[in-house]
Amino acid sequence: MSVVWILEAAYESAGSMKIGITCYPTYGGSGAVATELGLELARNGHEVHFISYAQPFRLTQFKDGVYFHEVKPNQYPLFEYPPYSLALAVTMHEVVRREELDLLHVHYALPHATAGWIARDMLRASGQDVKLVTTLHGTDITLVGQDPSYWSIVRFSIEKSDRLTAVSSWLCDRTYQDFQCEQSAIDVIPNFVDPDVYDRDRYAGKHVLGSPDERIVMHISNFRRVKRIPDVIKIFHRVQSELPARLVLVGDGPERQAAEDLAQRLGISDRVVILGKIESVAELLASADLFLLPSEQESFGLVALEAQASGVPVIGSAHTGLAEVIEDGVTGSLHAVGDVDAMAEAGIALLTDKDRWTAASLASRAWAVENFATSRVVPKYEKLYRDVLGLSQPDDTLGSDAS
Ligand code: GMT
Repeated sequence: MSVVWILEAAYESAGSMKIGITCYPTYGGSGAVATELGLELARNGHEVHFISYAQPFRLTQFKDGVYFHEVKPNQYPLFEYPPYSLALAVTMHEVVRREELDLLHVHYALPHATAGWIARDMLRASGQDVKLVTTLHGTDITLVGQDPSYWSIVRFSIEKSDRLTAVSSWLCDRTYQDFQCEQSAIDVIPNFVDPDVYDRDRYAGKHVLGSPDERIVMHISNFRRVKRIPDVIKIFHRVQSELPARLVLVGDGPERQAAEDLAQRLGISDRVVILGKIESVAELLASADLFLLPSEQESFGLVALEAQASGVPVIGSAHTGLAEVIEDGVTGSLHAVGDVDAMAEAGIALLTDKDRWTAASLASRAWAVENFATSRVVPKYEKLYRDVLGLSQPDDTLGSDAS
């Protein structure tokens, strides 16, 4: 019996699953991860139903086996705040019943895990079961989740999930520390990247963001305070005083104006390009020479992974989840939060030494592909789903057949 045949038979016996995915549809890492996960699950033969208030930003075209269900909270004059969480729970409940979903996988605890818990209890009351998997992404635990107005409901909801995952060990530790959770099993499943999409060679020469002698320094985010955008500008200010360089900022958010003002005050506005929200950043990353992510905290830093897969070394903050994503001193470097001098020096050292930069660029790509390729990480979610549903794992069958 051939190994391929055994593998196929094993996969079939394990069966495909019907999975509901809820995430924020807006520009940001958790929505990107949830969408890429759903698309890959569909490629692997599962049926995937996205449930959110808008089409996720990376879900732009028809894909076989992928469906989108819009949550529409009704407005009523009595409501100053329409209760989105309840409307979400109702839509989850409806979709699970109608489409006979096996499980709901929610991304970002607040309020998605709470809505999932309500939907699951409503279903159980009518004799139908669905499993609830919650993935913790970052500020749902470390910032917003800490606010006294949400803390107890976040704790309750994550404890009620059938399974919990966190995108880094750093976030897993923070969850135990900040919520003193009773549930001892948080699986760490890192974020992932498609090496075929994030590939410098694929887009070589496609975008020319500066003149040929300029080095391109890039930052991509949703420009929230936690990203420390002023540090990005200050680091670049020092870098461009040592070599010809241009700063390309991608994204938008509350800190954008402050970034523009600071660049103006430092007299470098003509060296800074702000592109706004661009959905597909792989082509842009392929033309970058250095990526900056000096965040106050970062549970993972998906964009740092996408940059490295594109052969772009990353300078980031130490003592955050970035330490699991950047190989310090090899694929970039990590520095104390706010140490813009050290970050600038590290950037200048890389950009002024061609051999050093080439070694870091190649190492970045290799590190990202070896550790975080989609094909390596998504099976971990599939395994967890089968586990929580009590289904056999493809490996189980392979193990018994092969022995
Ligand atoms: O937690 C957030 O701030 C939002 C979230 C998002 O939607 O962008 O970002 C978090 O999740 C990403 C995907 O897992 C991680 O790559 C980011 O590091 C994380 N952001 C923070 O921890 C600040």
